[in-house]
Amino acid sequence: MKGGTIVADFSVPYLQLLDADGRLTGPLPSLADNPQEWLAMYRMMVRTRLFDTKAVNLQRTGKLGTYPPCLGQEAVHVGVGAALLPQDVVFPVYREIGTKFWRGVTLRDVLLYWGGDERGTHYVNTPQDFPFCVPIASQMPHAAGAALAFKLRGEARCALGYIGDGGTSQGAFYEAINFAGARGLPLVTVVVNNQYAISAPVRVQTACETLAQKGIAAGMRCLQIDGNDLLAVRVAVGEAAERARRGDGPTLIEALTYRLSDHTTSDDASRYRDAEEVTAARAREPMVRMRRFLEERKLWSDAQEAAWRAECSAEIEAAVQEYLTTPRQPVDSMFDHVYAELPRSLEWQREEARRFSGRR
Ligand SMILES: Cc1ncc(C[n+]2csc(CCOP(=O)(O)OP(=O)(O)O)c2C)c(N)n1
Repeated sequence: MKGGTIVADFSVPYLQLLDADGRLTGPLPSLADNPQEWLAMYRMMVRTRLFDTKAVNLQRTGKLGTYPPCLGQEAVHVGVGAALLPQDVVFPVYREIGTKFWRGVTLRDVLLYWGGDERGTHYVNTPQDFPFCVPIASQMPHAAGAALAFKLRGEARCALGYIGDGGTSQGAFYEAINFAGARGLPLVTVVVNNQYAISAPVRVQTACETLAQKGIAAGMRCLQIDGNDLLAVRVAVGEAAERARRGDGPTLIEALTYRLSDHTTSDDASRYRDAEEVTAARAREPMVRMRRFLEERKLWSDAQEAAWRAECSAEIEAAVQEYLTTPRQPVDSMFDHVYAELPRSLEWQREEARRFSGRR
């Protein structure tokens, strides 16, 4: 543009601390310089992956409903968990079991939920956290609303809203981040860019070079990180949460990762992506690099890995038994808590449902 001047200039920083081979790319910020926490986070990634594999197998054998695996995305989920404090509130999408487990949600709760039993959302340890959210992006206005409440009450807490790459095309997402930016709310938004929204790759989803830059339009701090790097997640989310709690406003973090699994158990990803692409992505997955990092520091060994896997497998088997032997809810329960007074049309449906359930 001739004669014009630049009125504003923006950039999007990128953070990676641990490369795909498990080598540090530079000095480790104090927020992530904690060997006890490295071990706890790594163990949680292993536990999460073993549970995830089991959940897929349960669905395949008809013992669980449709399930959205998190294979390859464990670093984002566990890193977020470790970065938050108990008083913060998490608004997840549907894959983030690593965060839920870190915050004390039980394996049985998650199985109940995906088995179609809403009692799996009654979290004993973190009752303030929201349940999984399947309607895309609808959790984001809720997260912004909670952040507004914290600000109005003067509470040192943050709301953390998860969103997928596809979800960032939804109006609810833009409304939520705009509101959080305008009001300076304690909202941390984590965009999990796993490269696909079911079969739609990011390149057909947006013309933006990064998803992080969507935060610029909302007037908030934003950055992109290597979401397969547990330490980068821990640092980026930890800093964003601390800023939010002390009143320094919202942050949007785009975590680059890759969904190594199908979208859900009712999807077949081989129909829309190449095997070579998946193989290349597997080489950058999050657990191998963290294990190397720990082994090089003599903090982890094959024997410890085997013992921990055995322990997790036993715990998972016990949770599966608990889930499978949980008495079913009465059919009436699906009509409870929807209306204070049930409309006539639903009363009829309830009668019908009772008749059918009596026949089974
Ligand atoms: C409002 C709404 N529209 C459509 C769907 C169907 N749907 C389920 S998952 C999904 C893709 C979401 O992709 P993304 O946000 O990238 O998250 P990912 O599943 O990759 O983690 C869609 C369109 C839905 N659940 N809700």
